[in-house]
Amino acid sequence: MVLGDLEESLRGTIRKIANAVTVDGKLIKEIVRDIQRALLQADVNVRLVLELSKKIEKRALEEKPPSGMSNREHVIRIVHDELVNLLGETKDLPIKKQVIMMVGLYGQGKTTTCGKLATYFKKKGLRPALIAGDVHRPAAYDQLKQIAEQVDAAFYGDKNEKDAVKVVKDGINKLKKTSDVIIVDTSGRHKLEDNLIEEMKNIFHATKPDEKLLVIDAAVGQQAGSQAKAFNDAVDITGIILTKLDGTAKGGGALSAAAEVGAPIIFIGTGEHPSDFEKFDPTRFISRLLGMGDIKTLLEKAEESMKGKDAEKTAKRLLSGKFTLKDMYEQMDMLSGMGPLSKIADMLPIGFSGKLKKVDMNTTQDKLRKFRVIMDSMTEEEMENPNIIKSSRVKRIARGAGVENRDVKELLRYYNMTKKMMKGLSGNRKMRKSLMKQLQFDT
Ligand SMILES: Nc1nc2c(ncn2[C@@H]2O[C@H](COP(=O)(O)OP(=O)(O)O)[C@@H](O)[C@H]2O)c(=O)[nH]1
Ligand SMILES: [Mg+2]
Repeated sequence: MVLGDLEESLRGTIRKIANAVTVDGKLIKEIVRDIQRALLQADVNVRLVLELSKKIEKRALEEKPPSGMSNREHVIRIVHDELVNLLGETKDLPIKKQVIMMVGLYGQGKTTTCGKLATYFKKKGLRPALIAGDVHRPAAYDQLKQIAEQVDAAFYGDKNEKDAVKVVKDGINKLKKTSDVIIVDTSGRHKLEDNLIEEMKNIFHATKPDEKLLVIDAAVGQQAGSQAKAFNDAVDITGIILTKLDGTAKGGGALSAAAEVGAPIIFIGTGEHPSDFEKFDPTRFISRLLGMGDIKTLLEKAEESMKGKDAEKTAKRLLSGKFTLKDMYEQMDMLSGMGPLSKIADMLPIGFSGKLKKVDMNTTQDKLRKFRVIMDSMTEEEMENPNIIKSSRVKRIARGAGVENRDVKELLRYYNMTKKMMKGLSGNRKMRKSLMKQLQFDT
């Protein structure tokens, strides 16, 4: 698994958004903090983390979700997009005849990656060949030869030749007729020293490779940035391959630092085997890291449980007998349709249910709409405390809502009846318990 810890914490954050009751400023601040923590732990540069979290916070607070997208989805989308931006651009290696030169410090994974690239091009239908341009370590020749055999690529090397430029030139001449993609392995040093740069430049000038790919071990973390810059200054690299992303918690640092130098990350290595190699695609990479595939289901599930929570809240409030006009207003849709009230009515003993249903039945959609308009003309105090609404208030409200006095009175009657019904229910503990149980809510 690539970047296991980061993956785990980012997915936790996404889950938090998906399961949030409301997406508000508090939640956004909280998830921005979570993301900051996760990225810093994955070694991403502090400045980048701050920039990114500012952007996420600003966008999440200010942007309205496009139509058809929920708030939650929208915030997840913003987090996703900004993480993708952090990883920068990528590019595709052309699928054509070419010479590729591998550069990088010792032990970063150059030789191993030669085999991975050969496998990659083979799958694209091109004939790969490997040249052992690391002439300083005898073992390097054997290692590359073995890899060539393993991945079924052509191979050229000369164990007795110490001139890397000559080996590479001879190799290209020998292989160019029978191979399409010639991959040149080169030697590395522990540090970027003058003689390494010299040799790299000489091979570069003598062979004019189409691509110069820098191989960096992701475990170097943010050092990836300065390595990439140094190699770029020396030989003008055309792409970066980050290796060993399978074994490091610092992958975030290497990925973002490398992305910052302007040379695109093209591939990532995720293991020692020739097939442990992936095209680097920032969008896909982040989607997978966040578990975007699961997010849709996650959101749907959250949506369902949210509805459940609303219904449960309403039912509890209805049954508690504390039922104001405000509650009625908020829950109008439920009251009018398939909400708890009609569900409750269906479960009541005939007598109760008959009365309740009569209220419900007489109340058409139109009437509920009218009720809503009337309630819009009421003060906060009247909504909380409907029994203060006497005739003078009734007149004022009716005038405000553009209805007759009797409409206001009808609303109040409807309200009182519903409330009484609820009180009757809540007074009966046994019934209340059995109702909540039938509605599958905790009592
Ligand atoms: N886990 C893991 N190991 C890798 C990866 N790439 C290379 N290695 C290992 O890293 C070590 C050095 O690799 P090598 O190709 O010889 O590096 P070079 O000195 O740059 O040529 C070897 O043991 C490889 O098996 C990778 O993506 N994941
Ligand atoms: Mg090597």
